[in-house]
Amino acid sequence: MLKIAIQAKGRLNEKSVALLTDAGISVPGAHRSLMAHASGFPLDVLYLRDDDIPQAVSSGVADIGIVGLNEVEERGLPVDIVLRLGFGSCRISLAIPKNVPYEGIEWFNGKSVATSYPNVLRNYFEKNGIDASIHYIAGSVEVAPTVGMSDAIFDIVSSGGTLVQNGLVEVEKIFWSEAVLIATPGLPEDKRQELDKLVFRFNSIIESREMKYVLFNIPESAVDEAVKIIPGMKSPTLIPLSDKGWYSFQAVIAKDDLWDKIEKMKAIGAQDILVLQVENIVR
Ligand code: PRT
Ligand code: ZN
Repeated sequence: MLKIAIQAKGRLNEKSVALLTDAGISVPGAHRSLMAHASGFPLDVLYLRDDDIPQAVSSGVADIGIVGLNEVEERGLPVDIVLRLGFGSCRISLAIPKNVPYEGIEWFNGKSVATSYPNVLRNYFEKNGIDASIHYIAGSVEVAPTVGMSDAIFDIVSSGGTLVQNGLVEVEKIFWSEAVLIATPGLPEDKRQELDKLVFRFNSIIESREMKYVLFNIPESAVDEAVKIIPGMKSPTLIPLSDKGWYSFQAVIAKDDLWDKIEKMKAIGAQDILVLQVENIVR
């Protein structure tokens, strides 16, 4: 049976549990114990701190895990990155006090930088020929310059609000991250097959989260134009209305295109537009 490690609590816990739930696998969301049995799929769930997930998976304590790519990169342990999961997006960036002039990466020569990601930062500085000192801090990295612990920080940025609150400005974006599904390299065949089934379900959910289903009524004269604007998966579904000369037009479209396409449809005469959530796409 596969064993998956997920974050016990924190930013990735809820979304990891939601992904499993959407895949028809129910797991206790709150970690009352270290390990739990899932139902709906042969799976044991191990609740860990995110920092410990790469090692648990690399060593085979867990077969697979859901963790930020930033943690995988920082640990540098051998694991297979199986799938990008489309949540927990962030970047790790260098930031400095906002009133300090900055003209480029050379600014960091001779400076001290506080971070929870010393390995990622060391690699970056080495690649760019920068000689700076790196101070490891486990948490609250953003206060380090204010309290005089460092000249700059290298930390996770998402909206950028935390930097602004602490009078810092992001000067170099170094590493882009999101939650990923990782696996122990060289899983035995039976576990590999179980993993393939899980990946099939996850892929269907990840894809469907990017899509919407639209339905609207459109005059027959505008149908050809509408098909050009929204081609659907194979092609849109057209159902004649009892009102002659009108069709119900139905198709899947990418979430990012939704409003642009709706405006175009309205412009060619679409009416009564409905937008629905897509739960799964199985191709
Ligand atoms: O207890 P445990 O060790 O498991 O958790 P943790 O406290 O180490 O990690 P947690 O739960 O904070 O984050 C887990 C993972 O979420 C990270 O490893 C990232 O992959 C991902 N992630 C996504 C983030 C953020 N967005 C994020 N914004 N992790 C942290 N932050 C923090 C950041 O450190 C900074 O303090 O949020 C602040 C910045 O956010 P903005 O929006 O103000 O820019
Ligand atoms: Zn952590």
